[in-house]
Amino acid sequence: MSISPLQDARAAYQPKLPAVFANRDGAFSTSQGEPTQSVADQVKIKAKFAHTYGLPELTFVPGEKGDSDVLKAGVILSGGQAPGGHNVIAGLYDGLKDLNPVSELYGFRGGPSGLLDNDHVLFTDGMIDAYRNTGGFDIIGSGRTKLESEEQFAQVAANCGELGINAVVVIGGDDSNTNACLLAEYFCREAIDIQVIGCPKTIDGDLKNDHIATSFGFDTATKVYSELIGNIQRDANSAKKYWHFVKLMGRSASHIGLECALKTHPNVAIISEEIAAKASTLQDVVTYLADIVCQRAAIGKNFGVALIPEGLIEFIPAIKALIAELNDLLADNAVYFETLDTDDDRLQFVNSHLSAATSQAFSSLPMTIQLQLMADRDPHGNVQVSKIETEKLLVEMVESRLQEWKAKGKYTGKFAAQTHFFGYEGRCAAPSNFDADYCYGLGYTAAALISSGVTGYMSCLQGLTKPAAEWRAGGVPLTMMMNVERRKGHDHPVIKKALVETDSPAFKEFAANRDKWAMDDDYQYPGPIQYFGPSEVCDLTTVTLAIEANQ
Ligand code: FBP
Repeated sequence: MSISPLQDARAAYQPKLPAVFANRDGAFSTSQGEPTQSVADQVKIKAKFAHTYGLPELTFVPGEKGDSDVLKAGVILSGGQAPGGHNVIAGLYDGLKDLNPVSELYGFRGGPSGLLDNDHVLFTDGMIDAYRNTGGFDIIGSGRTKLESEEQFAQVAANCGELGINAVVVIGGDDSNTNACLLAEYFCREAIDIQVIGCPKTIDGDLKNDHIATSFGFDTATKVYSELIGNIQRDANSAKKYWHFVKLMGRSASHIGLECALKTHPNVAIISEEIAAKASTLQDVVTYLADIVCQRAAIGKNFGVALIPEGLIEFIPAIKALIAELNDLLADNAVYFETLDTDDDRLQFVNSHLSAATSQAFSSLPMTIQLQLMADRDPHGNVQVSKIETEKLLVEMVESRLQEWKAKGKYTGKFAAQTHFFGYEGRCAAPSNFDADYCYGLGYTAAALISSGVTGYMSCLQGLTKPAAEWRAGGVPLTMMMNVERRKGHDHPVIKKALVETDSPAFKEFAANRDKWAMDDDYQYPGPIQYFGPSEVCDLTTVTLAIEANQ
């Protein structure tokens, strides 16, 4: 592997730990809170998780240094890449070794499937050192295999048993941590002595709640996207001839779009959750965009930048209903659907099975989008929204709206558009100082949870806008974050996805400024992530976290 000069210098960065772990001497104990409840659907969730429901929250506090047993843990990276995953593993490894130098950490390759296939590697100092403070998940790879059946759990138990592993750490998003909880529950029920600990990962920022302030990777990814958006804004403002429609990753929630808007002040940023709250139609969204294009043209500005969240179309009520019906239809007829050879056959099958209302929404979409909506689901049964070209759909629709207005004399400008999709550009970036520290701390805390003997918890750090030394480390019961949602046509207990709330302080800040940003070119150019230099530049958290901390 060749090493860039930055990577070489960055390898020496020592992530900061919360004070309770700073001496690395195992001198801590846990303080227990009250028994907890799930965020909703308590009866159903308690029934499903009889052994792991209601556990107390845990906080690490200074304590007596004790002799730790030899700990043997396994770790997987699950789902989409997010900056900082390697530091979670490094923090976990260091934490286990600090507690007992003979402890061992196994990495299972390729995500959850590695646990099933027993495809593992025993980490050494050299391997971990080579990946400290780097982006990506390539140390062991990731995958989206769903770990959910009893047969799979039994296989995991057998494989861990063979290696003598007594704890599994799942680094993943809401779905992967839901499955981590199912695994923890299974081990408890079957009296299998293996703990399960989760770590909150996803660039989407939608694994957050009253206890988990943010998922790791969100900070770095939004910094990368905001750098690119800032550069595009500067180009738009220099050439003054293009409208740039930028789709931003984030499967469902618009946290990434909101954070990037707060960092860069674009002319337009659509927030899916607001579209849903207002029950807007696709035509409403097009009118809103075309209106701003038209108003700017009237003052001689035939250029601008619009941010479009990846999940937008799922939040437009008519299309949401369509997708829900399509999900059920495709899940119920998966085998037959597989046998259909041509796009025409698939379209005909779908058209003949949709209800009248959803069929109308389906046929109002261009055929390219119809085909993208029918494409393979991910293993969790979700539409793969990153494959739907919403930015192109909107450009096409805005253009034809402007032509109508031109014919009526309402619009006299020129509309030339460029489209972009920023997603993969940010998922494997070298973690910012924040993510480097946060991830290392999450891993270290996971090791502390293992040594405390608990299971069914998510590693948690709080007080994140303060210096890392002041962060509080602890564990949040996974069942506490659950509610019941519909997946693949059935109700399932899952960790609740956090969407942007339109009464949140971050959204209100955006809403208070967006009209000004639409017309004035108040662009902000954040520039690239800085790893070396003044703390006020290098140690910035997200704007969202900063606003939430001040509320
Ligand atoms: P996770 O939820 O697994 O963290 O993945 C997030 C994400 O980056 C989404 O923003 C995006 O929709 C999706 O992964 C794309 O995944 P893939 O590259 O596997 O299609």
